Amino acid sequence: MDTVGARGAGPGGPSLTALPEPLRAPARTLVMGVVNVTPDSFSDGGRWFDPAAAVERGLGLVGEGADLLDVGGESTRPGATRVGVEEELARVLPVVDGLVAHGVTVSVDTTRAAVAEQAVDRGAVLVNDVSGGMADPDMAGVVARTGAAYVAMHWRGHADVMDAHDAYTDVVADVRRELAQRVGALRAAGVRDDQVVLDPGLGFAKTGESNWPLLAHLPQLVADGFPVLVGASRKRFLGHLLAGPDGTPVPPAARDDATAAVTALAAAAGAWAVRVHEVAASAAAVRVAARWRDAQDDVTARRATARAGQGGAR
Ligand code: PMM
Repeated sequence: MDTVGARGAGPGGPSLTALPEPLRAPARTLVMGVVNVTPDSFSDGGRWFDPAAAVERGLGLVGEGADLLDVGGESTRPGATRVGVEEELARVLPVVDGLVAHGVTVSVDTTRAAVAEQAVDRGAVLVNDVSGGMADPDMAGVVARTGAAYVAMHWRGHADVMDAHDAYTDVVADVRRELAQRVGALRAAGVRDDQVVLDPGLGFAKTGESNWPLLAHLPQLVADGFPVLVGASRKRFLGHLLAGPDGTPVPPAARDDATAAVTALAAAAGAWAVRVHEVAASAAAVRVAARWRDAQDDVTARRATARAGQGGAR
């Protein structure tokens, strides 16, 4: 692990004591690799649907520099319909087992308390809930009881309806306020603050322009004091950004360079982690951002020392 910090995620930043040691207060932004065990995710649906292929894919991402892996069995692609809980369990648990057996740090991407509970029982250390506890009233209780780390993402409704909820007065203020409400609900259920990560939920009830202010004002969310996860990888707003002259968005697989650019900027802004499909470029980007910040801190410290020396000589 590098020895330099990202604002908000580094030394003195929030510490997720629910996580294993290297991930608690990391010295740089972490890279969470995505393992979608789904036939229909928008960016990589069907490619790792077989459990053995999913585990192999996950190990490949760790080899490229992923610090942890996010295993999901339900697509949150805009318009997607839900799968049943038994199907979700059947997709996710063998992959969690396989990755945990290889010593990988595993997060489970689910909105269901039952799936979260069983995945944590089998060794997952983080529950990544895109609904921030809104989809399942039992989720907060499971998180409190298991003591797992928990990502509460900004969310306004399931994938089949979420685009209709893209209405904000001030998207940054609205998302921060709604996330604070989620934190209140988690606390009321007995979840400790040092279990919680917040996520602005890029692309969820945010069809296009709403995503950019959230990225541009990431330092405000970081300053709210919780570790922040950013999931921009391959999302529609990047496809639109890179569209050709006829306005057709570039396909998901052509959005990885833009994803790495967001990673660098998010890391410089102090994100705790980024969630990405292709790990190598983001693993490089978080290291660049950390080194950049380290050099900034060095210069600032040297100038302060020099100023103090001049003051003493007077
Ligand atoms: N995005 C997706 C799925 N899970 N979890 C968090 N915390 N944040 C996100 O932005 C997020 C997520 C959708 O992407 P995928 O279907 O390609 O996994």
